[in-house]
Amino acid sequence: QNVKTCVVGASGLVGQTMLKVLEELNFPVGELKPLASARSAGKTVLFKGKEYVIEELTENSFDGFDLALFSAGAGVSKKFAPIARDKGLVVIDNSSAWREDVEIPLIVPEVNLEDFSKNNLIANPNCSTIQSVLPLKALQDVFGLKRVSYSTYQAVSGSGIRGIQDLERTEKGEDPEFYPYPISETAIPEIDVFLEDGYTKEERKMINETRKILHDDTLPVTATCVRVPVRNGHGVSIAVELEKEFTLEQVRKTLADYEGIVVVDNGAKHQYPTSTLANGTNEVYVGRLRKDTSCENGLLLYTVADNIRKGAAANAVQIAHAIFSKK
Ligand code: 11C
Repeated sequence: QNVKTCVVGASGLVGQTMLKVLEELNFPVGELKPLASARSAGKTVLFKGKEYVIEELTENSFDGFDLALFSAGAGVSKKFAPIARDKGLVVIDNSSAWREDVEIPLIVPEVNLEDFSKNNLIANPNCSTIQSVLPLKALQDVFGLKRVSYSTYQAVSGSGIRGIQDLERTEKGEDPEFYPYPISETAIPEIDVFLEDGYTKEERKMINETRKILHDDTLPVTATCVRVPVRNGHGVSIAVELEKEFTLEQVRKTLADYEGIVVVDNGAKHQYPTSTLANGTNEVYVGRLRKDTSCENGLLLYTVADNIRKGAAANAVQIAHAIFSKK
């Protein structure tokens, strides 16, 4: 099977990683068309050792293609994703444009691939959500979920190239140009814009997306999202209350048996999830497992994943892989 594939936003951090993962997972790309705004058109990208010139995205870009992977921001996706879908392409969109739309499935392949049947336009969740819902779904299936509380430790690459540049700039002692404070010197509890209720949009995304992916609209979920001076690889601390009683042995086995999860949990040997362990891989690392003795059936865990890979590019390509291998 040859899948004619467009990558929209091919010059960005996620777009470039999509190309890398398409290659690594041996996705059957029949023809490749890298697309971007007029500003990036004319630049080149590498795919399987060959150079491709990025074309400017227009309404006609999709004609004759089968798949479009979008990572060019919500504005571009709002306008162009439905155009591509209506031309018969499967569209996987990495932006936040469609995630809350009830008609649009929000998919993590290991968790809710079955939701694909709803629509040929699919939303890829926020990076911090993706790495959290794998262990949560594993636990939900066996023990049931009662409440979830997230605290995140998010790397600067989540802000794209501007975040990485601000880390490097402030490491040299220069003033920040992107974050409100020098990110090399401090954690910043502000990711995306503040909403009226005091939450940030990133926190709200984690809450809403978790409920949608786990098919539980009333699940109590809360979050505090923090940017930390790490180049790549998000951490999420999860405090979860389960419906049923559990032993740590049962939890460890449940998580270790779940596709896409690697349990790393031996404190005595300093073995737990770290960004350095996760970066460059497509897995979600889970550790620091222990009972939360402050509540009934409480469990604490810590997850790390490469936010540009499993949190964005790899998850999108894995969705495409799963869909086209069934066609
Ligand atoms: C961050 N999670 O780390 C964000 C980046 O909704 O896709 C991804 C934003 C999104 O800043």
